[in-house]
Amino acid sequence: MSKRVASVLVTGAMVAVLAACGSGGGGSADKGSGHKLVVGFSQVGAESGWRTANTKSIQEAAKKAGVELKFSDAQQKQENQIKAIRSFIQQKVDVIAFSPVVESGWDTVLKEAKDAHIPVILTDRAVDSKDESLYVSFLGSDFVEEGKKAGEWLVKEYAAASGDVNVVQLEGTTGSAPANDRKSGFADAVKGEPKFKVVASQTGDFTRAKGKEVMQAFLKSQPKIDVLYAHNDDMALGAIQAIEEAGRKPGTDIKIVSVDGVKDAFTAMSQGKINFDVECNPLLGDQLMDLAKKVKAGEQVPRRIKTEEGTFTPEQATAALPNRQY
Ligand code: GYE
Repeated sequence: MSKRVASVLVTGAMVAVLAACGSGGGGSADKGSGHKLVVGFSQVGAESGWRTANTKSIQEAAKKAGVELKFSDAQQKQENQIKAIRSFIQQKVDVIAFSPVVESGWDTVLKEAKDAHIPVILTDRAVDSKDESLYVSFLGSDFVEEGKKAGEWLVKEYAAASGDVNVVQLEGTTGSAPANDRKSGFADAVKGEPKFKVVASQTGDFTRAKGKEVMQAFLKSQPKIDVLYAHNDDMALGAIQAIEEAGRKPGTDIKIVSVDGVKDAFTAMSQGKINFDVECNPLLGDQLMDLAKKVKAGEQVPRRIKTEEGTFTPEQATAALPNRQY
């Protein structure tokens, strides 16, 4: 080998070593992946259209940002999420992000992440931990506000009504932040008006199948239902099937107010089957990757980042439908 060739090879090797050390930040150990930022993400499951859009957004954003994403689907079970987080800790990922299926019971595993010096970002749903040092940031919607918007619509819609307005409620996953908060926000908005009676309220676990099943039971047990308030669109869509199968007209015989704003719900709105939809934006991927990079670089990030979202009447949903992304 000539001296020149040898020197080029040595220089090339040095450049490679320098390049490898320059990225990744924080002097972290070699992950064997060219020092890409490694994010472990524990997703709730695949229970709804919202969730599918959220997963897609996170996976696409990771690719775009050059982040190595370790993705784990918990199938709506907290124990699976705890397992996934422990495995991320073992793998020494740079950042852990997760959407907690329920609010309580996270302190132990989050303490383990903290002890391993792995920062945690909450996305979409919150935890009820008193110890705020267990996570660096929470990115997601204000669910209380969403529930309020649904309730405020109802108050306006029935402003002229004098008799009782019987409401049935399909709740989200028991113990989850969106179920707790959408319920309390709604209750708050209607509490000044005794004519609104929540005559039945039960979980439909945020799925179409459960939404349908529980609505069937409501239709059997409740002699008079004026309004359905569903904590998400998938349960509303399931309930629509139950209402139609019972020979009644969703959107007319029973008014429906729901949350999420997914395409299928907009289609149902354009057919007059849902009367009002409160938007909840699932497209959190880009913001999450940005946050993860900043956290890893040691930058200060906001403790709370709220998602901006609106509401939709059937007219607005019909107009938005052709360009709706999810
Ligand atoms: O509304 C529902 C999903 O946590 C905001 O979870 C999310 C909720 C969303 O299953 O469709």
